[in-house]
Amino acid sequence: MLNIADLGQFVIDGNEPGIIENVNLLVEAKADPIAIINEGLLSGMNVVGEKFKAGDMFVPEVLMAARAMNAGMDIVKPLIADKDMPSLGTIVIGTVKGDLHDIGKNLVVMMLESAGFKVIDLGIDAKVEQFVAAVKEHNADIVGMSAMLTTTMTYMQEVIKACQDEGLTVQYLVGGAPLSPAYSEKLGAIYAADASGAVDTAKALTA
Ligand code: B1M
Repeated sequence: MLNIADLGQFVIDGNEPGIIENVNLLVEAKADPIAIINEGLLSGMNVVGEKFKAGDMFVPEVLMAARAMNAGMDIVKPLIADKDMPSLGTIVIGTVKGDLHDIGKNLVVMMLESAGFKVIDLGIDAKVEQFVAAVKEHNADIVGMSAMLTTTMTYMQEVIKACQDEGLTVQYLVGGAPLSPAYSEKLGAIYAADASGAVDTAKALTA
């Protein structure tokens, strides 16, 4: 029988069948589901985040790791009451209106979820009304916006203005290839260059 801590390596290796088999064995052996998440799945994903940041892992490997981790999560999540799920905060995220690029945003979502955030993913082509409604419904701490086109990144300003007009007290996290720290600062948002940076920034914003 595998130790919970050994699950991390299966995540790092992106070994989805290995995760499914061993998480099921641990569950049958009555291991604590929260420990499976924190000490097994998430600790493996934390290593992935560090390796990605250091350039020792690349996007396809990170996606495989995240898929393996999610397969484990799918097994243990139903065993845990919502209130017991660790959560660092709630983030409403989307690729903004007019923009259909979602590979990078999905990576950011997976890394945020792996880190322990509750993420409400609005998908692509996300409009002001969707952001505002989701922030209200989920009492979000952060609005995350992704844009890959110079023509769509300007829409972020409209989302921020609408949230401010509604009196919503949220922080803004933005990213995507055409953005820069300077542009993001002008928006009143914090810029993250990649998925690991998004996690670090989100943690700092909710600390
Ligand atoms: Co398009 N595309 N594309 N495209 N596409 C780019 C972005 C482009 C730079 C290509 C080029 O011309 N060299 C260019 C934009 C030019 C510009 O505006 N400056 C472009 C264009 C022009 C277009 C179309 C207009 C092409 C056309 O139809 N004439 C069209 C637009 C469609 C639309 O959105 N309305 C279009 C369409 C597409 C596809 C549908 C074919 C496909 C998208 C598929 C999909 O996403 N499901 C596509 C792709 C794949 C690309 C490139 C090749 C790759 C983007 C990508 O996925 N990168 C891209 C060129 C390039 O970037 N090399 C290009 C990998 C991904 C992991 O990185 O998305 O940067 P990235 O995400 C990173 C960071 O940016 C950051 O973290 C991520 C992970 O590390 N990040 C965040 C992202 N969001 C974040 C949010 C955060 C924090 C960090 O906080 C919330």
